[in-house]
Amino acid sequence: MAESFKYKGNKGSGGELHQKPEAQDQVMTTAQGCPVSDDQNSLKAGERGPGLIEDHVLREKLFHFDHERIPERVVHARGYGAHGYFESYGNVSDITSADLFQKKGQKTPVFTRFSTVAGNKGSPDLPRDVRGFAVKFYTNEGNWDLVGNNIPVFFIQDAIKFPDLIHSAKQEPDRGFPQAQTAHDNFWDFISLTPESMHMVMWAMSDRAIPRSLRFMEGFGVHTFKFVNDKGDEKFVKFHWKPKLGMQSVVWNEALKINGADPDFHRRDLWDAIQAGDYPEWELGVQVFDREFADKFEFDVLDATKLIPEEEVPVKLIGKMVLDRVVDNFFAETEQVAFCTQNIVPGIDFTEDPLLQGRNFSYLDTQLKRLGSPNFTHLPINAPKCPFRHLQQDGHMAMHNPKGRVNYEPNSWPRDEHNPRACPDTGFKSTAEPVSGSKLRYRSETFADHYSQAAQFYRSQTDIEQMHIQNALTFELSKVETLAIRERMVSHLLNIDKELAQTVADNLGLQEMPEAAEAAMKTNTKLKISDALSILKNAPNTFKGRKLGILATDGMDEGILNALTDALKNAGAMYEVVAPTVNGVKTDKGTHVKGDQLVNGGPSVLYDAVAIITSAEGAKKLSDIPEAKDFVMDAFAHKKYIGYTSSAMPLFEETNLKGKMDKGCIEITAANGKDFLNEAKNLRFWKRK
Ligand code: HDD
Repeated sequence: MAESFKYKGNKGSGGELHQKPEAQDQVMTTAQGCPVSDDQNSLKAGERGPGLIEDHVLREKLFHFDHERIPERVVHARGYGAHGYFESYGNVSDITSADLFQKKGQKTPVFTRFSTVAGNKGSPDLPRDVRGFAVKFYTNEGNWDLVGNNIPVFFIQDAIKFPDLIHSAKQEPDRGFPQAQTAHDNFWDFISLTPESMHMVMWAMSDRAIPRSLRFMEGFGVHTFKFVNDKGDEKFVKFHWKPKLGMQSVVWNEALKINGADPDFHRRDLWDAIQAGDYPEWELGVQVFDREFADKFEFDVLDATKLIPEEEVPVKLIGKMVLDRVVDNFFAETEQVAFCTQNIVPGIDFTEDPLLQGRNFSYLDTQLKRLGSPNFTHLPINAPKCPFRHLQQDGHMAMHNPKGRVNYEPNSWPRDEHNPRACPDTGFKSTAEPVSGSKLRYRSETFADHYSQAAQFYRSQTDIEQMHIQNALTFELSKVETLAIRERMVSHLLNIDKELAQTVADNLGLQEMPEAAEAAMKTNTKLKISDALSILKNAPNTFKGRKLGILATDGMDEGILNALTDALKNAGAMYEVVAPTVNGVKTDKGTHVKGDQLVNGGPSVLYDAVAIITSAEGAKKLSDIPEAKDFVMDAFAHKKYIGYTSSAMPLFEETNLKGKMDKGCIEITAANGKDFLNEAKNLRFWKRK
């Protein structure tokens, strides 16, 4: 134990581990700045007597603690953020005047928050759910918030349905569960009565909804926005984030186990990667198109349940985002960051997408509730980094208080930074979209096709991915207690893909196939397959940024370990040593190797591939540890690449895997550490039965 924390046990001190500050600037004070002599014992009348109301140290400490929590976000409560920058490629300055895109190499600071949607703040990181992907760009002309998801479409077409969608997805109101899960009656009841959600449901049931890492996800602005150049010319634009490390997901059984083994799996991964200097990067891409394309495209570009296949309008890469700094304080930054879709800058504009129009109202409103004051823009994480001047004043916790007597406009006082004036030349101008029509509550006929793109998405997946969608639907609907809801969902699946519907119906044991759901428009099954929609067709083919779990015992072959760890380093990958004691192991040459995880604290679900490097005796000992057997059996079941030394065979015998070992199980020698990684960069051995 360090000297400074020696147990003192002073009389009357309660025996805390007490250490005196060494310098004046280490002296604790109250929030009012009064130095504190003892913050571990309240003020009492007599040694065992009642507390005294004059104890300002106790009262202030408890008062502040009692008010520490703010309302969590009504959706996207669980999230994790990091700082970084956006670097422009400078190749769209002809179509947008947005400051951040003007010059090649120009850097704009960003803060990015990833999130799950349905779960509460304390829920695990890996439920089956959409992931939020919200980026705040602190540009020279104000903050631009691109508040997107990792899925390019949405459940509903009109913002007025959002409270219903979210109510149905979150815990049911009478029982208060299930947490962070859509596998329950209310969600599927709503969905099965909302045909417009079918395209999004295909995505949510796909592997996109269980990403391996936040670093391995795509992001999308979802809506169609506008780019506007200096001359006022407009183009439509859809935003995409492409992860440099490629896309990758877990399998469902892995997700269930990761949530138990490490509920913070995604946030820890992001934190660890950034702290290790392995900064995640995404390229920002745009699909740019004009009104002529929009008019002839099969679907309405204002409908957020539709996408434009990348094969039809290619994604042009216009810059990259690098996340290179973790937060100093989770609450101040990740929790208090306030994204608003209405935060926009000159050069970018909204479209009439009815979902986006509603969002523009909702986000500002929710920040007032959550952060408690219209002055939430004064918080450092939300404040622009460019100069800002306005005549707004006062309110709770006002921290930027303008000087001088001017707080109205027009005024005749001298113009200076405290007396700003709107500028028609350089200020933000909404595009002059012609608008006409009767006031009505109506859904445009152009939004009526709910199945064609759902079918296109399903058909664009590989067989494995299709199977995962079938299994996910089966799992979710198996948790639905009401038979009529299950049947109604299958009736929608019939409009998407008959085989999919049949498989799910069979898996659920439905006695009779229901009729296909009534549809306003017949499914267009002729839409071209879009390879860009599949994860596996775009496999990254790299182990960079991935993590190997090395199950090790005393007597492990040091030469093999070194060959493997060298290869990992060269590949830009990480590893952890999982050992029978957390202190680590001794190699055959007597070198001590530090352990990162205990066998029962580091299951193989936490790793992208595993290597089992043991002595023969060590392997025998591991055979008696149930968690060591799970380590190997899970890695095998989850189709991971498994490297092993010949001495580790007793563990494979004990787990009955010996006879089943396939080309995804690779013997490692001191000479072939690199070869193993070369195979492991395929990330999973999908051929395994
Ligand atoms: Fe939303 C948060 C993304 C539709 C209302 N939304 C929120 C966050 C993300 C999204 C990433 C978390 C931001 C953060 O990290 O703080 N939301 C989307 C996307 C949508 C979408 C991609 C569809 C394209 N949202 C949507 C609608 C409404 C809202 C239609 C309401 C009409 N969303 C909210 C909200 C939240 C929010 C209630 C909760 C917390 C917050 O805003 O700051 O206002």
